[in-house]
Amino acid sequence: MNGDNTINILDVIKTINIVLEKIQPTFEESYAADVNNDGVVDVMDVVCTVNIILGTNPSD
Ligand SMILES: [Ca+2]
Repeated sequence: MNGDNTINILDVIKTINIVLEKIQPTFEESYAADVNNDGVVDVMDVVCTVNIILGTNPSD
């Protein structure tokens, strides 16, 4: 998400900053941050990113 092709805590922080409008994401960043592909970057994307890092599949 942050360009290093891995998802880690930095991506969580970046997504939170986008959600809180602390940073203005580029098109690529907002696309990458929309982890659940519902068209908006919100807290659910933060949750999804954390789940990916933890290896948790919410549908299990
Ligand atoms: Ca989303």
